[in-house]
Amino acid sequence: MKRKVDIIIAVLVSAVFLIMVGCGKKKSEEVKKVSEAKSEAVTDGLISYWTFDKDDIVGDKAKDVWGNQDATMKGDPKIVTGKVGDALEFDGDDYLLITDDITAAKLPKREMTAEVWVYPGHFIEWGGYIGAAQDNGGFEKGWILGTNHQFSFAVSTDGADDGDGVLTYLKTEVFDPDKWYHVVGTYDGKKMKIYINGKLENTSEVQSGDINYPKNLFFTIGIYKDDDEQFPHKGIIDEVRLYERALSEDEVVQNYNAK
Ligand SMILES: [Ca+2]
Ligand SMILES: [Ca+2]
Ligand SMILES: [Ca+2]
Repeated sequence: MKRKVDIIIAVLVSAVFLIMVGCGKKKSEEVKKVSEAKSEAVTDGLISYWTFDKDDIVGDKAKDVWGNQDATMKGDPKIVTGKVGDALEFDGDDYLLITDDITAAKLPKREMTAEVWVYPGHFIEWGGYIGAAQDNGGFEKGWILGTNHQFSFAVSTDGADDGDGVLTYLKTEVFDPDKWYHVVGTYDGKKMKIYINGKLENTSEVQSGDINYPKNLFFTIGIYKDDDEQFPHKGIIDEVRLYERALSEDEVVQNYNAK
């Protein structure tokens, strides 16, 4: 009897061990798959990542391959050859709506990084690559990475609040619009930075503290959109990432070099 019990215990222990090994293997395979297929970009603090690769476009959804914020395509953005795999080309009336419900949106609270690859085509006055903002007269809240006749990254925070919010539009020099650019805006709770192709272009310390969000907003890609304005992007956007922390300069360079 003792021997029989020993055998049963041995079998059970082996089974548990095999199940554990099996689960561990599955998990590491999943992680490996994400890191291999989706580049060597930084994942610490990553909230969402939209690749715009054709396998990640399902129906009218551009899949968030990291988080759970799939974006709904409005209009008819085209899948074209991108900087990394495929990208989406916007013809001037297309954009992606992630959500217009701020309570459902997963947004950075204090620190942040917004990152895109873009083939601008041109630089409009109020352009948005990715954003969640309202700028209506003196009411200026949220953040937006886009254009302001050149590349621009705008953030509104509690530290600079004048009662109904203040957005600082941090701009770069004017670049040739007919090239690909890696555009990154970071904010660490006290300093805004904008990088083009891994190089720091401008900084501001006007803003400080938590990001100052409005109660209602449009969390979008490929458009500057708020309650009283709508300026869709015309050009190509690829590899959009949003983080809940400010990437360091080395990390921005790492993402710039990620394939
Ligand atoms: Ca892509
Ligand atoms: Ca507005
Ligand atoms: Ca204001």
